[in-house]
Amino acid sequence: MVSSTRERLIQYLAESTPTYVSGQWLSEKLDISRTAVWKQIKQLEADGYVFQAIPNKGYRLLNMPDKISSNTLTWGLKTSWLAQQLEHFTSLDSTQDLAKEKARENKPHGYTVVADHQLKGRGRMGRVFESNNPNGLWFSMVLRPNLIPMDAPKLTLVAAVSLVRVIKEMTHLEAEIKWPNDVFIQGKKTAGILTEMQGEQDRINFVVIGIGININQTASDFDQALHARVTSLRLEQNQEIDRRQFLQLFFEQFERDVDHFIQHGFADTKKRFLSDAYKLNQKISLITEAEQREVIYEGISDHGAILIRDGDVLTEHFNASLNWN
Ligand code: BT5
Repeated sequence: MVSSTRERLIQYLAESTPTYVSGQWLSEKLDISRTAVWKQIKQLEADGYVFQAIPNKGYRLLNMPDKISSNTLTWGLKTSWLAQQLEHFTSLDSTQDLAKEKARENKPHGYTVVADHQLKGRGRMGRVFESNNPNGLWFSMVLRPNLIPMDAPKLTLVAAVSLVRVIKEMTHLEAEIKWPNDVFIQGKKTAGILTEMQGEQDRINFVVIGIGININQTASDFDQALHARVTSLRLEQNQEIDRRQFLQLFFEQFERDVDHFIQHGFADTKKRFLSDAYKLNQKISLITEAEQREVIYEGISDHGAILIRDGDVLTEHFNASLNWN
């Protein structure tokens, strides 16, 4: 992707922090006059960037605006592999589709796509995921983990426990995980996770994990048909959230949790999952085409499958598309 002069200017300044960069150096690098550099800096200040300018030393970036861009998201991001390569788009059909395409073109472990608007955001089994709204966060991450394909679905649970931890860190809300891929607050869906894998029988080529989180939407932002079943962090806590900060914290948390899972196995993820599981040990309805059955949700197995008790019979269900409520 060809970056604009403005994007390159931000990038040079961001990479140099905390050192000053001279106007002369920037003008040579960007091939524009020093006055043009100064004008660009003034424009960036008007957009919320904060600089310190010292005569004979140059400029130093002190802060970036809340606004999301590839520069603002990678600046100050404390990860070693996740989202260090990141592309941001104002509008896309689906971050998931682009990330998969890029994964096939060999983008590395951790490569991430973020969009403000998705025109064809999707959930599992071709369901529509409402995400044509810049108040949420919509992104997909390419992972190339050293795992066997059978373990890939556990990454959905890892993402869910990371997400819940960040929500609890940034708000006072009681977020819960509805097995396997939803985050609920007060019984309403706030986020969804979509994990897709490409691999062979004994080897993962790549996994793409797509996440949609309702952050700052108000009630009128949601389609009428969803109103009763969905919510946003802002609706629940009556306060806006800094999307950039949320996403950076999530990247840092998820990187730690993925590395821990790969190195030490599933036990800690399972423990965290169970302490935040929606409707654990309660009666739930299993919905199949043929019937609706009342069963007890007893937990998850070491394989990440849901454990369901029907009378005396305890069964382990692996199918993530199991429909229940
Ligand atoms: C999911 O599917 O919840 C996975 C959603 C993954 C979305 C991300 S956004 C970035 C990346 N790019 C994509 O194109 N997708 C991923 P599922 O469990 O099948 O749930 C879908 C159901 O959630 C729908 O049928 C609606 O009932 C509900 N839903 C739709 N939009 C929603 C929203 N914004 N918030 C909460 N629930 C929603």
